[in-house]
Amino acid sequence: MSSKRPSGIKNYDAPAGGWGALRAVAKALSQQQIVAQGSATLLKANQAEGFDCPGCAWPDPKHTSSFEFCENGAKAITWESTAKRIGPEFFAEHTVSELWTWTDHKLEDQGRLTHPMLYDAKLDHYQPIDWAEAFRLIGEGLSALDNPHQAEFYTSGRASNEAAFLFQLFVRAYGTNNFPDCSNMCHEATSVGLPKSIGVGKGTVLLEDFDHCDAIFSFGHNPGTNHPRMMATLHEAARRGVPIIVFNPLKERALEKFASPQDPVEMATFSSTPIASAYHQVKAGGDLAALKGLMKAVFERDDSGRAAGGPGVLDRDFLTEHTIGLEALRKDIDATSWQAIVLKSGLTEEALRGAADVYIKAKKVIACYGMGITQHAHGTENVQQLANFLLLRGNIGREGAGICPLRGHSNVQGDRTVGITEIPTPALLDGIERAFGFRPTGDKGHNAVEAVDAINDGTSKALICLGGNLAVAMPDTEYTFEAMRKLDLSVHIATKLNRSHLLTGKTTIVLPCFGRTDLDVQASGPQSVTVEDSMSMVHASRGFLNPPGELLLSEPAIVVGMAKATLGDRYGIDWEGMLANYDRIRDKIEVVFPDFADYNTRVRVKGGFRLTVGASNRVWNTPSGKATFLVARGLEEDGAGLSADALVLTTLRAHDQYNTTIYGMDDRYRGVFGRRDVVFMNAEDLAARGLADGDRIDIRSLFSGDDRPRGVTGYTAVAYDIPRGSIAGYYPEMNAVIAMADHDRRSGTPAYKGVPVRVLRSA
Ligand SMILES: Nc1nc2c(c(=O)[nH]1)N[C@H]1C(S)=C(S)[C@@H](COP(=O)(O)OP(=O)(O)OC[C@H]3O[C@@H](n4cnc5c(=O)[nH]c(N)nc54)[C@H](O)[C@@H]3O)O[C@H]1N2
Ligand SMILES: Nc1nc2c(c(=O)[nH]1)N[C@H]1C(S)=C(S)[C@@H](COP(=O)(O)OP(=O)(O)OC[C@H]3O[C@@H](n4cnc5c(=O)[nH]c(N)nc54)[C@H](O)[C@@H]3O)O[C@H]1N2
Ligand SMILES: [Mo]
Repeated sequence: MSSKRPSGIKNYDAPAGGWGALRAVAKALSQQQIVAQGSATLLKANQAEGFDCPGCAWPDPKHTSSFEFCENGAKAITWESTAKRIGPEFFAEHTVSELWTWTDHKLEDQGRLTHPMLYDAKLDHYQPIDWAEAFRLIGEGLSALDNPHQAEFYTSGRASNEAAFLFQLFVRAYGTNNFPDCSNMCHEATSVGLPKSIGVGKGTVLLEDFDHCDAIFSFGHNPGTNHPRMMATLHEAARRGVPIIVFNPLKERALEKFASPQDPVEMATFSSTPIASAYHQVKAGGDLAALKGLMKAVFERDDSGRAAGGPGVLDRDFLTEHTIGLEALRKDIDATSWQAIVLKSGLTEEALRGAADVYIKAKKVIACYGMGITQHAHGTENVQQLANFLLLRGNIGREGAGICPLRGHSNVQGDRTVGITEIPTPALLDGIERAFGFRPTGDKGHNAVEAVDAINDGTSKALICLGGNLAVAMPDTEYTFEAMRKLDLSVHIATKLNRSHLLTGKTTIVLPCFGRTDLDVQASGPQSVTVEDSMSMVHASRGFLNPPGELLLSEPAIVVGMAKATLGDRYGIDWEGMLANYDRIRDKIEVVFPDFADYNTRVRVKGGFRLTVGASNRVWNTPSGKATFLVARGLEEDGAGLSADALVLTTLRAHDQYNTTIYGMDDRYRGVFGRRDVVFMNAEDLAARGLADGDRIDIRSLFSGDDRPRGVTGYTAVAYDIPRGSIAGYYPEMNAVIAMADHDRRSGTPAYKGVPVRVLRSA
C-alpha cells in the first residue's frame, strides 16, 4: 500500500484499549460538559449495588467491587447525562426542515429533550404542549382507527422490564400484537433459530464459564467496540493460554491485541496481550460455508480415528442420550464439497482443519457470536449450524462450554422475556388472563419489516415508539422515510432528538423521558427498574442524577398516560397503582411469567437472579425433548445469479457510535479519523476496477427482487485488509443500499451484513 493515504486515514498499529481508551473517556466527559459530575457518574456504573450501564448487555462480574473500566460504556453514560438541553426555545429557533439538514450527530448532540412537543405543519415547528393534551391526542388518534391492527408499537432495547411490560399490556388491552422491535433487526435469528435447536432462544453460558473453558470460538462480533467489558474476559482467557479462534472478515484490532486499562503493568509498560490465537478472515456471508467446513473436518477426524480403532472424536454418549437428527446433518455435510466450502468461505481447507483440531482438542468450548452471524438472509441457519457444531462434542449444557450470543441493547433480551413479541404463545395469553382477567388476541402481529411495509402500503396508520430511531435503523432508507411521512399519528418517547422525529406525519408528538441515569421518583418514593443481560441474569438498576427538567416523565408514567387516555378503565387495570410503586408491576410480571417467582425478593439480592435456561442444564424444550441437529440449505444458493463483478457489502459500527447515535467521527481502531464517508475494500478488488486507495466511488444495490434503484454516491474507497469480494461501510449510512425485502425469511432479520452490490467510480 502506498504511504500517501486518503485524508483522515491512518495505519493504526497500537493495541486496542490502553491509554487511547482513557484519553477517549476524558474527551467524552469534557465534550458533554459534565467534567465535574461526570466522573462520579462513571464510578457508579455497573456496580453490584445496582446501576446497569446502558452501553451493552454483557453481564457484570459478581466479584468486581470497583468500577469496571469501559470506554464505550463511559461514552453511553456521558452522552445521556450531558448538561446540554433542548426545550421550546430551541424548537422555536429551528424549523423541522432546517433540522433535517443537520447530521445525525448534530441532532442528538443538542442535548436532552425537556418538553412534550407537537409538530405544527403550518409553521414547520415543534411547539410545546402539556402532557394531558399529548395523551388526549394519542388516545383520540388510536381510537379513531378502524381496528387496532392499524397501529404499530415499536420497542428499542433500552426500555426496562417494567416499561416494556406495561407497554405490551397497554397494547394487548388495546387489541393488537403489532410489536416491531429492535430485536427484529438484531438477534431475531437467535430467538427463532435456537429454540428449534436447543429449546431456548437465549445463550446457555454464564460469565463463570469463561473461567473454565479451554477454547473460545468467536464469530462476527467486535467486542473492543461493542462489548468492551467482554475484553476483560477475553484478556484473562488469552493469558490463561486458552486458544481464541476468530472468524471475521476484518482484522478487528481488539481481537488481535488488547492492553487492559485494568492491568497496571500493561498500562505502565505500554505492552499488550495477543487475543486471537488464529484469525480467519472469512468472506462476508461466508460463515455457513465455514461452519460446514469445520463440521466436515470433525467428521473426517472422527472417521479416521475410528478406522484406526480409536473411539473417534464425537461425544457419542451425549449424542445418543441428548440429540436427534445427526444422520441428516452428516448426509448434508458429506454432500458438501471442500471445493464449495473453500470458494464460499474464502478460507483454505487447511485453515478450517486447523480450527477444527483446536475444537477437537478442547474439552470445553464456548462459541460467541454477534451481528456477523445473524444479519444475513440465512441468519437463522447460521445460528443453527453453530449450535450443531457445539453439539457434536457435547459442548452445550455443561460447565465451561456453551453458546454465547452477544446481545445488543442493555435490555433487549428482557423486553422479549416480558412480552414484547408479535407472536404471543398460549402461555403468554394465559398469563395475562391470569393476572388481569382478560384474554388478549392471539392474532400474529407485525415484526419490524412487516410494520414498515404496512405503514408504507397504508394498512397501518399509527406508530408509537418506545425509544429508538426506527426509520434510520431500518434498511431501505428512502422507502422507510416515505412510509413514515404517510402516518396519521406518530409518537416518539425519547431522551434525545433524532431523525425519526423529523419524519412528520399528520399528528407527530415527541415525549421526553428519563434515561437510565435519572432518578425516578414516584408516589411511593424512588424506584428501581430491572433488566436482563445476555446471560439471562436479572438485576436492578436505579438512576442517581436529577432528571434534566421538571417536565420529563419516566417511561412507565408515559405508557400509563397513553393507556388511560386510550382505554379508560377497560378491564379495570390498576394503572395508577402499578405506577406508584414498581414492585406492583413486578408482582404482575411474576403472575404472567412464573419464572420470575419472588421477583421483588430475588432482585434485591446482590447480583440479582438468573432466569431458567433449560439448555444450560441439558433440559431441551423442543418437541422431541432432545437437542436437534438441523440441516441448512446448500452453499450453491449463495450469490446465485449475481454477475461476476458483484461484491458483498457488510455494514459496521464505528468505535464512536451507539447504533444510530453518532458520538463522533472517528473509528480509531480501524484508523479512520474525522469522517465516516469511507468504504473498506481489498486492494485487488480496487485494482480490478481500475480504482485506487482514496478514489471516489458510488455503490449500487444488485438486489433483483424489485425495480427500485438503491445506492449511495461519493464515498471514498479505502484499501483495507478485507477478503476479496467483501467490502464494508458504516451503519446507518449504508442502509440506503439495502432492500427491505432482503431479509431472513425465517426471522425477518434484515440482511445488513450481506448486501449484493456493484462499485463504480463516481461520475
Ligand atoms: N459502543 C457500542 N456498543 C454497542 C453498540 C454500538 O453501536 N456501539 N450496539 C449494540 C447493539 S444494538 C448490538 S446488536 C451489538 C452489536 O455488536 P457486534 O455484533 O459486534 O456489531 P457490528 O459492528 O455490527 O459488527 C460485528 C462484527 O461482524 C463482522 N462481520 C461483518 N460481516 C460478517 C460476516 O458475514 N461474517 C462474520 N463472521 N463477521 C462479519 C464485522 O467485521 C464486525 O467486526 O453491540 C451493542 N453494543
Ligand atoms: N445497516 C445496519 N443497520 C442496522 C444494524 C446494522 O448492523 N447495520 N443494526 C441493527 C440493530 S442490531 C439494532 S439493535 C437497531 C437499533 O435500532 P434502535 O434501537 O431503534 O436505535 P438506537 O440508535 O439505539 O436509538 C437511539 C435513540 O434512542 C433514544 N433513547 C436513548 N436512550 C433512551 C431511553 O432510555 N429511553 C427512550 N425512550 N429512548 C432512548 C434516543 O432518542 C436515541 O436517539 O439498528 C439496526 N440497524
Ligand atoms: Mo442490536
